[in-house]
Amino acid sequence: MSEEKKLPNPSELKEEILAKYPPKIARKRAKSMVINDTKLDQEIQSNVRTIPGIITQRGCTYAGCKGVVLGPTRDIINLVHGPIGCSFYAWLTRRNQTDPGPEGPDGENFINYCFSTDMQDDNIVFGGEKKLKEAIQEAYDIFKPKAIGVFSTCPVGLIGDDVHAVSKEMKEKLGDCNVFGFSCEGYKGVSQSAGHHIANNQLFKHVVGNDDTKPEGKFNINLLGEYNIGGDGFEIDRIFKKCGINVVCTFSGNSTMGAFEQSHMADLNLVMCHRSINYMAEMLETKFGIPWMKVNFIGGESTAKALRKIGEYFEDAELIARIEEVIAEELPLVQARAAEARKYTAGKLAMLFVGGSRAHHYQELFKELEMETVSAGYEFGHRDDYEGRKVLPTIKVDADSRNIEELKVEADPERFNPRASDIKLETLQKKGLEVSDYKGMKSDMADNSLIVDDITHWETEKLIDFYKPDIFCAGIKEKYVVQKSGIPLKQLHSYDYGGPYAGFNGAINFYTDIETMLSTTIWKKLKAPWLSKPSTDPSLIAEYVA
Ligand code: CFM
Repeated sequence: MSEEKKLPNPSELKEEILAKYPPKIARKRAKSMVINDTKLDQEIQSNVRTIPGIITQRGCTYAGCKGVVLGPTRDIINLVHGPIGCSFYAWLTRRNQTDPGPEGPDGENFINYCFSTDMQDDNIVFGGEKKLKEAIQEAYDIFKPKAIGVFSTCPVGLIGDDVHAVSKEMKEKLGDCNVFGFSCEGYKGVSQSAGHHIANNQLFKHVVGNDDTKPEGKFNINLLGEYNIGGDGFEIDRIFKKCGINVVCTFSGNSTMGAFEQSHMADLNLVMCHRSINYMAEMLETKFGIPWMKVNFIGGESTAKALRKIGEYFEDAELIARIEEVIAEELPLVQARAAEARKYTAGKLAMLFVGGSRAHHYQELFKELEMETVSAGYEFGHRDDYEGRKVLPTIKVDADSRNIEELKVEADPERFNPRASDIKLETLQKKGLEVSDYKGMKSDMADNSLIVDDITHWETEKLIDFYKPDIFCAGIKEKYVVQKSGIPLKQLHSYDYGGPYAGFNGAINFYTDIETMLSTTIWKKLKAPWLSKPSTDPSLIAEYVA
C-alpha cells in the first residue's frame, strides 16, 4: 500500500483507550492492539479468553461447530442435544444457501428444520442419554437421513452425557445411517474457533474417505472454507464450471455427505477461510497427499489471481488458456463498475471487525474501491491469521487450546498418493502461490493502521470517534449502535440482505452496495437518543462496581 498517504499514528488513541481499564485488563488488552509496522514482526495476542463484561463480538464453540461448519450441509440431520434455546438461536440465521439437490425441492434438504432434544430439568438431573437415543430414532423414522450429527451444548458436558457412545450405539442399531457426535459444548474453547476444529476432526474421522469413487472431472478440486453465505458459493461454482474446473466437495457451502465422503479423491485443496478449515487441509494432505493453496475469491483481481493459481498448479495449457478467456470476458465489467463506484468511494475510510477471515479478505474489495482500511481485526482469529503461518511453531499451547483434540493423522497405507512432487510444490511456492501457507492479514495492511483482536465495545466507540470512518463492517450485534453514531454499518457476516459478494459478479454487487451506502447523508442526520438527554439523566449514568 506504499502509494497511499500515511495514516495518522494512533498511539495516543491506544493510550487513551487503555487508561480507562483497570491496570490488569489494560495490560492484557494492550497486547491485542497493535499499531501496524509492516517492517516489524509484531506479535498480536489472539485466541485467548475474552475479559468478562467487555462486550465481545464473539460466539461460542457450539456455534462454530454446529452452525458454521456443519450448518450448510443439506442432507445431514443436525440434532442438538440441549435446551431449546441453543437450537432456536442457531436456526437459519446465517444466510447459508443450498441447492435443493437432484431430488428437487422435496428431496433431502434438512437445513430449514430445527432438531433438538429439548432437555428439561429432569434430563439435567437424571441424565439425557435416553432422550437422545429416542430423538435419534424419531428423526431417523421420520426422515430416513444418510447421517445424523449430534451436537453437545454446555449442560451435556456438565452432566456427562456421552454423545459419542450413544451415537455409536445408534449407528449400529440403525445400520444405514452414519451417526456421530461432537463434544462442542459452548464453553469448550475461548470462541467459535474451537468449534471449527472439533467439527473438522469429527468430519475427518467419520465421513471423509468413505467413498473411493473417482470423480469425473479432469481438474478435480475441493474448495475449503467457503460457506455459501448469500450465494457466494454459487457464484464461485459458476466461474469454476465456466473454466472447466470440477468441484468434488466444498467444505461446506452447498455440500452433501456424499461430497465429504469423496473429497479425498480430489487433486488440489483450495483454502478460502483459513481459520475455520486449515485443519482439514492439513489432514487431507498428510493422509492422502493432496496439497493445499490459499486463495481468496473476494475481489475481482483476487478472483482472477485465484483462478490463475489453479491453472499454474495443474500445468495444463488448455486450462490456462480457458481461465484467461474467462478472466478476459468477466474482469473488464468488474473493473468498469469499480471505476464508476470510485467516484463516490475513493479516499473514504473503512473499518472491519469480523470473524476470522473476512476482516482480511474484504480489504481487497475496499482497495479496488480506493478506500483505506484504517483499522481491522478478527473476533476469534489466531496469531497465524494475523502474522502468517510462519509463527505457528512459536504459538504457546495453553490450557484452553489443549482442551481441543489434535488428531494423530498418518499417511493412509493404501490411499496416500502425493498429487504433486515436492520439487513442483517448492517451485510454485517460490512463484508466490502460497502452497501450504497463509501470510495473514498484517502484511497486507498499511503502516500505522490499528489492528485490534476481539475488539471491545469501549474500543469500538473510541475508534469511531478518532477515525470517523465512512463505513464500519461488523455484524448484527454491532449494527445499530454504530449507526446511531452516524456511521453506516455493512454486515459482513450475513451481508445484510445482499450478496453474493464473492467472484466477479459478487464484486460488482459489493461495489454497488457500498457506493449506495456512501452516497447518502442520512446517517449524519441521526442523533443518538442518549445525546438528546442531559448527561445528568440517571438512566445514562453507570458506574463500575468493584
Ligand atoms: Fe471463516 Fe466464515 Fe469467517 Fe468463520 Fe463466522 Fe461467517 Fe465470519 Mo460470521 S467460517 S471465519 S465463524 S469466513 S459465520 S462464513 S461471517 S464470523 S469472518
